[in-house]
Amino acid sequence: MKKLHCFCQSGNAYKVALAMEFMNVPWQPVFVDFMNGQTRDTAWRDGVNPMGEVPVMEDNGRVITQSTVMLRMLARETGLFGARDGDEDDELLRWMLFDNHKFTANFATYRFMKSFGPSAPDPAVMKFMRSRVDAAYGIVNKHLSTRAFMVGERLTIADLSLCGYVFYPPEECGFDIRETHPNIFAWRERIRAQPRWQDPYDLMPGERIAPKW
Ligand SMILES: N[C@@H](CCC(=O)N[C@@H](CS)C(=O)NCC(=O)O)C(=O)O
Repeated sequence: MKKLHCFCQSGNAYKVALAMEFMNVPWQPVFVDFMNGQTRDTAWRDGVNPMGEVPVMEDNGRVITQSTVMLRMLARETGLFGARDGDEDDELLRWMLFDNHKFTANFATYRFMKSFGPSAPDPAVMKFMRSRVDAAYGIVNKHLSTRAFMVGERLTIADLSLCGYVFYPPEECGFDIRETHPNIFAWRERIRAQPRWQDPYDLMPGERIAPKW
């Protein structure tokens, strides 16, 4: 059975956990104590992921990192939520790259600094990060103004990648997308309506932590 190294605050792990639920792929969580520094430990990096990141998947003796690689692999294995041809494959990858370097990356950093960082965040840094989130979210919000899902009018791994952080509560994220990005909010509700949807805090292990700042 596939194992996913994860923790409940990790939207990057949630992308893969949710995909496995939607695809009906059996999996087991392996809790990573990220909030207490486990991924910065040399032993963890040497033994699990030299990139120092969660999620990590173990599958038949293989160790796979990067949620995009896992999502593409799962789509290939199950024949679900993946590309129907080469052009669509390029289109899915294009949005997943945008997700990884802008949409998720800036939002996740903003949320971490706002709610879970070791000290109160610097307002100037937060202002800059907020402008980066707004820019990336604005692009996706506009894209979703004329379609129900990111690519090809059906749920795909591009949606599963981009949705990693949008289900976390506004008080934790510092953004209320219902107010600020209504098309993203409506898309999120379409994903939430899928039969096997689960909240990240129910799907993955770990303690819920109240926002610190
Ligand atoms: N592109 C990676 C991003 C993974 C990532 O940034 N994970 C966070 C936890 S949610 C992490 O491990 N961060 C550690 C760090 O940035 O050093 C993926 O999609 O798997």
